[in-house]
Amino acid sequence: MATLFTQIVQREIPADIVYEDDLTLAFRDIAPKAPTHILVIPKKEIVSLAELTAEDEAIVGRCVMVAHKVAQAEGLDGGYRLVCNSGDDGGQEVPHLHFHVLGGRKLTWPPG
Ligand code: D5M
Repeated sequence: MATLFTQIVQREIPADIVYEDDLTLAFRDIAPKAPTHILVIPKKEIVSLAELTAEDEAIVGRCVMVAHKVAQAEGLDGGYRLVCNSGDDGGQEVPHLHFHVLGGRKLTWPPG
């Protein structure tokens, strides 16, 4: 069974896609926590950071580069936050690796 996010990659579920390349997809979060809230995902089904293998290094690197590219495209010149929740304690709900790009307001620290 494809993950929810793979279904978005395959256009089986609609999403507001803002960027795509051979390894990644970026789309707006359905429940935004900031004025800009975009998810960057690898097209490959990787459950979380805990499941990464050495061969995924280039994919993760690409995700981080895309996150910055998306932040620039969104005009987040004052800064932004890149978040990756991993596992239950990390608050991960969707079991397909994803990076949250959050910005457009002053973010507080620490997160809850
Ligand atoms: O974050 C999972 C995130 O995924 C959460 O912020 C909502 C978002 N989400 C869930 N379903 C969708 C769809 N269909 N489109 C866009 N965004 C979605 P986590 O880090 O796993 O807690």
